[in-house]
Amino acid sequence: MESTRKQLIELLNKKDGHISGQELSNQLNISRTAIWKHMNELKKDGYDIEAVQRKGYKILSSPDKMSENTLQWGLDTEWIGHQLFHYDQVESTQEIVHQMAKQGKPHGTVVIADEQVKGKGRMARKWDSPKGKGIWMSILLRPNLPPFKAPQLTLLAATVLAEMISERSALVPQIKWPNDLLIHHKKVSGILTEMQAEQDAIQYIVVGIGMNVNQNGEEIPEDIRHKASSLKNEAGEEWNIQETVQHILRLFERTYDQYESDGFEAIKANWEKHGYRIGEEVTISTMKRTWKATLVGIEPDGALCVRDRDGNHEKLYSAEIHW
Ligand code: BT5
Repeated sequence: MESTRKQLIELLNKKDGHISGQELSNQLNISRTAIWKHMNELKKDGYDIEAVQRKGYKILSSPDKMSENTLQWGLDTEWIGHQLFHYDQVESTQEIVHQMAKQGKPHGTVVIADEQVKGKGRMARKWDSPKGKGIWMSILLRPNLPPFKAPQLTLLAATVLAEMISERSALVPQIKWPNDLLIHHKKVSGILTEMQAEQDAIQYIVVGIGMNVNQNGEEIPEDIRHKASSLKNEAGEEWNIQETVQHILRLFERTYDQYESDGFEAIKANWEKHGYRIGEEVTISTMKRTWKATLVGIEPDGALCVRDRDGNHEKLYSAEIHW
């Protein structure tokens, strides 16, 4: 967000009563006309601002609608979301971040949209992203990691989403390997990690997060209703999308910083704490075969560890699991 506007909101929020145009102009070192222009921009963003003669300005209410300003205000992160772009409608936030990555945008850049008309899942599957009902967001990362560790970032993102839900509600989120977040056995969120890499170095990674927040049951497409849900649907009440986004970004930054300094161990433990059907037997298919095995947990490198009926352990990097 433009820093003057951010400071302006901070000043307005600091004061219980009204704050005069003169005082704002002194503090921000800009003209009163400039203050007035900024106020109009804030109103366009949905801030309800009262202007009283001889007293000054006061924020009556902050907007529900997402915008770059409202998302960045109060975010207080070190590196995530300092460059944040909000759109009303896009094809897919992933594609925008790929373009931005190529233009040199920094680690931590975030793109978020109210609606995606070509939201995508893995392997060219579709991701339903209805207007104003969820979080459709992509984060640009420039990690200093060898490419084989990239899947760890999907698992990291999943633990962040699970933690966020646990901290904000009484819901019990579970993580279905590798990238689904379930509540009461239904998918409320999916993660799509895409990487641009050379042989031994990652150029950048785009972590796409799709989270169903405020859809009612009948707003979930009919063909996936049996297996998909939203936070509202499961918790029984509306969620504030902006606050939820900010919560995710803060937790993401904290978890990522910890991962950079201490490695994958804590993420692995946290993932397993939330892991769906860990310790249970499932049917697994790869290109070569189909067999029954017990889900043991996550390997130190992020692979899924399974044990067949003869007690043999195996590491899986990709497989289809018949839940
Ligand atoms: C995923 O794929 O779960 C990854 C989804 C990532 C979406 C985000 S939104 C922001 C960013 N921009 C994008 O364009 N994408 C990312 P996958 O595991 O392949 O799951 C896709 C399958 O989930 C579909 O085939 C449907 O069965 C189901 N599905 C589609 N939309 C859904 C929704 N909104 N909620 C739950 N399930 C859905």
